[in-house]
Amino acid sequence: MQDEYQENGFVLARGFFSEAELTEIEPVLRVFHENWLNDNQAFYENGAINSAYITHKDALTPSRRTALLDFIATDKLLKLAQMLIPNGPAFMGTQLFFDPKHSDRKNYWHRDGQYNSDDISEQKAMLTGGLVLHFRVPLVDERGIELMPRTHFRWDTDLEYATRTAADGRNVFDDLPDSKAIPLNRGDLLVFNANMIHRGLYGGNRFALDIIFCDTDPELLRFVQPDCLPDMQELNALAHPQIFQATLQALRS
Ligand SMILES: O=C(O)CCC(=O)C(=O)O
Repeated sequence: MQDEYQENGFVLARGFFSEAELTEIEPVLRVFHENWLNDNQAFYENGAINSAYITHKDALTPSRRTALLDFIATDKLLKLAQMLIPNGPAFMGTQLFFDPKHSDRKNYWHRDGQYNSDDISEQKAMLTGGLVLHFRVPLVDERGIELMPRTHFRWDTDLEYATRTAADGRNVFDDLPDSKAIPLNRGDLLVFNANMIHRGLYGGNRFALDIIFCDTDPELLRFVQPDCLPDMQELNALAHPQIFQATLQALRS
């Protein structure tokens, strides 16, 4: 798995989660999403395809929050994260991905890091900087995500750069050669580097939880919302609290 990740920038584990594990968290995510839709109608109308801060203490009842924290802090996720993130892993956050309200809404190629800086030299530096990985947990069978393999360590071709920046007559949603579309099924886990070039594939009423883990690097973790982390009591109740402890320690440093 480690070699596969190093080579391509992503790794797919089919059937990683049991039905019992998913049954614990799906109702939690559905309730969160209903509330989010009520509170963000204009944003949803205008094309939103994701929400965030699912573990925020004001977003869930204590028992629902515990169910989600337990899911994140399982032994098997921790072991995989430890294998793939040697300088971590620390918990960075959560997101939920769903379809846009209007089905004609186009997707967009991007590297997550491009939203932190427009500067090309800074974007290039991110290829060798702190590691951030999405752990995608689809709750329904869906079209998945399309990735440009190996772009976690190589810079864009001219065509890729023009596409993700909508330059030279290209649109952000135009197809790119040599991409890899990865349809996902309930139970699968897809891990991919946040900084590789990727786009979501909408449709099928997708509903996927992304858990984001990263290097234990205070620079990467400075935007973590403390209210999204477990408090002492919640931390002590977790079977494997390390991933949250790493974040808390980095925030204190
Ligand atoms: O699934 C999507 O819509 C895109 C995913 C994405 O952009 C991300 O996880 O950073």
